[in-house]
Amino acid sequence: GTLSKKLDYYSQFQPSSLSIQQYLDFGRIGTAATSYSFLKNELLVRLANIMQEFTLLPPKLLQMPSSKMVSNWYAESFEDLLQFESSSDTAESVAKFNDQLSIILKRHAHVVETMAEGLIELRESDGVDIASEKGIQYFLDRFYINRISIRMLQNQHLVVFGNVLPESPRHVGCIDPACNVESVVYDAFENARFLCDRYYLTSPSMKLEMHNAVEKGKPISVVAVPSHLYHIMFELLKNAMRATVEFHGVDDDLPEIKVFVVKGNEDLSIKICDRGGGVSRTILERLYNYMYSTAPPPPRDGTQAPLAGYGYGLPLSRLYARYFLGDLFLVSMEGHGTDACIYLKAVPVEASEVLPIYSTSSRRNLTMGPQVADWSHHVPGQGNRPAQ
Ligand code: W6P
Repeated sequence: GTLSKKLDYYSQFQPSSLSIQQYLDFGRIGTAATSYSFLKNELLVRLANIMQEFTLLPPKLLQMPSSKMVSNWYAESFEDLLQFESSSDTAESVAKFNDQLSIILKRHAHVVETMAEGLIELRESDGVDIASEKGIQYFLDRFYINRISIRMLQNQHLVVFGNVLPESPRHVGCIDPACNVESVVYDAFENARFLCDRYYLTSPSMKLEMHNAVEKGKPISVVAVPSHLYHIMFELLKNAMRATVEFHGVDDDLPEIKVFVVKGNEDLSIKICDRGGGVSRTILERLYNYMYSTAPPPPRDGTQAPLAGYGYGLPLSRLYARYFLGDLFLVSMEGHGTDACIYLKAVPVEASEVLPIYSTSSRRNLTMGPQVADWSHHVPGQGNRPAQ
């Protein structure tokens, strides 16, 4: 139908990656009309690119009711935006467009939980082979970073040119040009500690060291999306607290969580060190895995939810870091503790969006069957098999 023709058309274009600096400039000197003209096209391109990949998911997953719901939301939003394809940038179109964006933001509010239910349904129905699992991991990383980017574009437009209020007068949309890293870290720590105290009746303290290597002795501020940094810090601190309390027991003295923040010329680096006993490399790898992390659903019977259920917190935090060319790593020593390292670009022109592009290579990554091993090593329980 027309929808699939339009999808084919818009998925041929590569999404335009914007830097934090471009978001800032546009928020300061742009107009509602130019923002509207850019967005109505760019949103269709970003939606079409990810909707094409969606169709390459394992058929078993696509048949699950929750996956169908999510896919329908994307189709509805794509159609909603097609209305504006050839309309000019009058104040009336812009106003109608803004209302439409609010509707779309709301429609997609629970995409992450709904996709997670799809994975649970899939696992309960028959289990997943390794190849499908790899395809799902590859897809979800791209799907969620695409979602982060689309929500960023929409929010930015609505705060700057619509009637959504900014967090402070300093903010340009959801970007803080002088984000105080220390206060975001304390904020995340206080909220994580509140949950930890409520669940375990105890919590480790934090020792925070700040080092500004660029402007010596000055407080550290960066151009950043504070809500993204908060999300990452809250998640990592919850995990560090849980590991600390569970490893040492609620009656013992707890070793403090050490946090280092360093601003260099290129990177803002943050390291969170816990002495929570660490994890083996086998388990460490699983922490980023959507399929493994889709634990039995949290209790809905009024019993207390655990502090950190290793839900999607970690893989999503890594995507928030990577979105503007940062990254997140975990280094663990089993028997001792874990270091979580976050890197963010300190220079706003360098911090540009990382966006998935629909292409032959993404198609191959999603549809590739199981590969023959090209490294030999012993797999317990499988014995030695003749070469294929
Ligand atoms: C752990 C496991 C983990 C994940 C993320 C951050 C900190 C920690 N500590 O033991």
